[in-house]
This record gives sequence, structure tokens and C-alpha cells, in this order.
Amino acid sequence: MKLARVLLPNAEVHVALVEDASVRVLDMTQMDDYQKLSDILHAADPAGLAKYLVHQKIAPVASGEVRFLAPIDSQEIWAAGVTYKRSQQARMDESEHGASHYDLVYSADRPELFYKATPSQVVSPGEPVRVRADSNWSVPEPELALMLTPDMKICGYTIGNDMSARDIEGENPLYLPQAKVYNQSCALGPVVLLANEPLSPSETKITLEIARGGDSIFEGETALDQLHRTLEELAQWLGKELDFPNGAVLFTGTGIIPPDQFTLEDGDVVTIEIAGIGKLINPVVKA
Ligand code: DO4
Ligand code: MG
Repeated sequence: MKLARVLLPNAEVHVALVEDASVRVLDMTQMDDYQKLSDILHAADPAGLAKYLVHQKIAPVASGEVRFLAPIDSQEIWAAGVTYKRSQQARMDESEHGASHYDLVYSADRPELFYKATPSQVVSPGEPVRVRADSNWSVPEPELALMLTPDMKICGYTIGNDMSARDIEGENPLYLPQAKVYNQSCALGPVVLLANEPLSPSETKITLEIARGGDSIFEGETALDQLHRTLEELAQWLGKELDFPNGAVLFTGTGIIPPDQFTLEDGDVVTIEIAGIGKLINPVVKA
């Protein structure tokens, strides 16, 4: 089952259950404890609760008529890094002085985890992600994102774009926060796949396509079986010494990196697809 936050044609924002070609608005007035998408995600039985809350007086709305919003309320977004071999190689290549740090963190017990965004810094599907004005080498990072309850249980999955300035992080690993955290550097959505069943690592394909002037100029693919750590392990490390009373979203790292000569340009369009979840599409601005 998939849930989303949607903007209806009448400009109302609702939590909705997503079906093949339509969405069913949930009636959040029925129970005081369930007002937001995250309230449902953090409940003991999100799927049962969502079915129970389907609005009986609002007819299904065609998916094409709604705008999908980033499926986040008040959770912080964090990200894991260097969790795929491809990412380890790319960081070592880009970083003249910091290569050994990336090599070590790939195989260390403790993963790299960094703060990525607050909800107000996240862009929704269809909204522009941005290349920093002071970066000449930036890429999207297509990542499976875990929706985590306050006790760090994985309650759902969505798609994240961890926009990254490779020249800034490559110059010095201590510049990582500036390479990763800036306005419009994080996109999320369009839906949350509930975590009733574990994802199949080999069947959960992740693809990235970048289009320029209507033509596809980069395509890459990986799958969850290339992830060097378990999803549960990443969630546990995040919650080890830090409480998340509102839950959290955790990006799990990228396994697709365009060739070193590639950088995003103003007007490019980034499409990230994760099998079983959906497609996150954002145009790019450089400003
Ligand atoms: O260490 C740099 C960041 C790595 C990252 O974001 C990733 O591997 O996805
Ligand atoms: Mg990343």
C-alpha cells in the first residue's frame, strides 16, 4: 500500500491512499491522534488504519489531477554516505587529500551519517532542485529513503535526491555540509510505500535519468542488492545516541554516479525511479 500527501484541484492538502490511477483522500477528522501522514506511518498498523480512514464522502480523484507533495511532516532528513562501492570509488577519485577517509568508512562498522534537511528545506516532486551558484561540478544522488518511526523502526520507503556539489566535497571532506546542505538541495517523494514486507534487494532497481533539452544525456542503474549495509543497521546507527520524537527520514546512499566530466546544468530534468515505489521527477535550476 502507498500513501501520499496531495494537493487537490480545490487547493486543499490531504493525506491520501494511492491506488493505480487514482487517490483516495483519508478523513483525518475521525480520530484526534491521526492528523498527519506521519501519525499514520508511526501507528502500529499503518495499512489497516489508512483503509479505515478512507473518506466515504469524497470520491477517488484521478492521480493526474493532484499534485504530489513531499511526504514529510516534521521529521528531520539524514543521509548515509559511501554505502555502495560506486560511491566509495567516486569519492576517492574526487578527493585528492581525503581519499583514505572514504575507503575506511566504506568498510568500517560505523557508517557515515550526516544531517541533510529539515522539512522546510525539502522540495516536492516537480519543484526545482538547485545547483549551488559556486559549484561547477554537481550531480543528483538517487537514493532509497527510509521513513523511520520515533523508535527507529522502518515504517515505509520513498525516493530521495541528495543533490551534491562534488567539487566542494572533493576540495576538502570538511566542506561536506556545504556540498550537501543548501537551499533546494533535497527532493523527496512522490509516495511512501508502506514497509509491511521487506523489499527484495535484487528486484528493487534504482534508476537515474538526466535529460537536457528533451534528450536523455545520462542513464544509470543499480539495485538494492549493491548496498553494502542493511537498512536496519543504518537506522539503528542513526538512533544510537540521538532521539527523534517526530521520527526521521534516512537516505541510504547512492549507487549511481555520472561520469566525472558530467555536471548538472540549468534546465536539466532529473528522474529517479525505484521499482515498486514510483518516480521522483525534478527540474534543475542553477542560480
Ligand atoms: O561522503 C560523502 C557523501 C556520500 C553520499 O552522499 C553517498 O554516498 O550517497
Ligand atoms: Mg548521497
